Amino acid sequence: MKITRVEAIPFAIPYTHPLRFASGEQHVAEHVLVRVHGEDGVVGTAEAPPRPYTYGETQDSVRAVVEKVFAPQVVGLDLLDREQVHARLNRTVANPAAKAAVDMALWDALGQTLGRPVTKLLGGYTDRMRVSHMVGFDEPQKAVDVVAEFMQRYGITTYKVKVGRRPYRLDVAVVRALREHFGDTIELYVDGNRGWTASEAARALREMEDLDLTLAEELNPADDVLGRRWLVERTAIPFVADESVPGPAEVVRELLGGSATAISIKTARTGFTYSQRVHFLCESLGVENVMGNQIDGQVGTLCSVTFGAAYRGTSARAGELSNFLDMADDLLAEPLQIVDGELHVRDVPGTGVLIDEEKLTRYRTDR
Ligand code: MUC
Ligand code: MG
Repeated sequence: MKITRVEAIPFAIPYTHPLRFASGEQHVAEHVLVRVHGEDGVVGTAEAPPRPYTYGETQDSVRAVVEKVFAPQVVGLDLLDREQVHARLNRTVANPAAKAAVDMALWDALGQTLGRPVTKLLGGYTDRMRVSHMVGFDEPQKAVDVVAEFMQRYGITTYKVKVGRRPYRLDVAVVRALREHFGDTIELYVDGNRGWTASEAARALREMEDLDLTLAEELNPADDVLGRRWLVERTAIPFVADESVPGPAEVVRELLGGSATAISIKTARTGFTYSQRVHFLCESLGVENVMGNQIDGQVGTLCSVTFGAAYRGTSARAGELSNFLDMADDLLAEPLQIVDGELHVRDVPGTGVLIDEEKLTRYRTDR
């Protein structure tokens, strides 16, 4: 059960078209595959998607901190020494995606060692989640075309629309076009990635009042403390904190400060261990969660559904589990399938991440 080695393998897979949003854009998935090796040949695997514009991590920084700092700290510990593992990882501040990937690879190794699915070890509530697809910046008609295609091919009926452009009416027009075209056959919500001011966001929300939005996420920066509280106070729908809550302490701060009324959980950011803490905290406070997407590949998405399906509170809403569909290829030996708008967990020991080694050889960038 001892950890014998930790690897960090950089890889790059292009997107078929770039995903654009207020804080950045994604053309190539330059992620890091983290592998935790245990005694008896067990290998746990997870994916770190660095997002420099949000958390300051890069592919190189994730690789360096995992190999040079975290690996020496955890090699030799038992897979069950989880509090000790986190005490050591937390000697380094920040680096959320790097820490999350180490954490999830450890859970995968633990599940394989115990012969049980990680989703059951976590909570075992259900075996699937409804899927929400994230629609990037686009013209109204193009957004309508994307949604029509994803409804038809995958049966997805929940969509998160990226907003936060200037003038804000560009985005209002997209959301209105979607509602007018699809009527009440789809659920719609918006994510501003801090792109608007509080007053722009308030005006945009007022103009979208008749569009039945179910959530509004990070419309303006949480660092504009009073502006954010002012906006949240005036917003009738749950206001989701995402990048402003990288961990449990920020969740408490933002909720108690009145800067959010719902919380996005991203396993790419808080792994399984800290996602669990965030979820339990929210459950105790009576605050809703949505499973978010750090524009994960298939490995990360499988981890996300593994966690989301484990609890009633995280599987109640559709989870953002589909943007890997915008990638030209991926690493899983058995690709994920979204059918009738749902994604299933894998009923195998661990998380079920099994890598196609030929593809990893093709896409890794360290050789
Ligand atoms: C989101 O919900 O904000 C964009 C960047 C990132 O880290 O996550 C995405 C989606
Ligand atoms: Mg977000």
